[in-house]
Amino acid sequence: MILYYICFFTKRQASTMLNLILFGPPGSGKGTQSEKLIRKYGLKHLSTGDLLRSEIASQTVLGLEAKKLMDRGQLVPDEVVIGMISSALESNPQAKGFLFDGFPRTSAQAEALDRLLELKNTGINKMIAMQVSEEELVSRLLKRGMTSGRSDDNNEGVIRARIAEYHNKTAAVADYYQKFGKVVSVKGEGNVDEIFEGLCKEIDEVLVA
Ligand code: B4P
Repeated sequence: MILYYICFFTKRQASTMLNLILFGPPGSGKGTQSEKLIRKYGLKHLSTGDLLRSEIASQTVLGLEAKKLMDRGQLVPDEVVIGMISSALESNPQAKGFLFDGFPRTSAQAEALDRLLELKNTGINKMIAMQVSEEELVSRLLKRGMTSGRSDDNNEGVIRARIAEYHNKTAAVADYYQKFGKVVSVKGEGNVDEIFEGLCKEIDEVLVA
């Protein structure tokens, strides 16, 4: 009987989690908006880009291998990023929800994420796709490259390769979630605070549903 109540309570707690994917091409403002969203909604921010850059900074074997691909504008292998997300989910059992930023970036990653969340009796509530034109993306990333020290931001050829990877491998991830009616689009150009308001409107709809 006690076990029944523990299972029931854990399941109920998990089903009240808020799990969101902030989606969009490189430079669409995912990192920028994530900082504001996690403060407002108290979510745990999981950015695979940040996790990979932290591995690079620590000069781990994983980081050194990932850097070679990132410097060419290519995606890191699925098993590497899925492993990182799996550990991050395990390390945050008390989180009231997760904001996934830059993940999933392939259909295989999306399927793996669904399986990992199912193990926690939860799932993705919504994917919010940020819409930004290609020329605006290139201009933002080149501008960031002047100060960020990120080697994938200071070369237009690499930036365009990242955008091509997005079209070839990542855009299809939206189709995956579209099948479940979970995708909404938000304008990602203009003032940061106005874009934030558009995102909050979509998230608040999940909370009242
Ligand atoms: P990420 O770290 O995810 O980097 P990103 O796509 O460039 O987006 P980011 O979030 O940093 O930029 P933002 O749009 O906020 O990935 C880097 C690399 O890691 C990938 O290329 C890949 O190699 C690897 N990787 C990561 N995840 C992976 C995965 N799941 N699978 C495989 N490989 C993976 O902002 C960009 C700039 O725009 C900023 O300077 C910002 O100030 C500016 N900006 C934001 N909003 C603006 C606005 N409204 N107006 C004007 N400028 C704005």
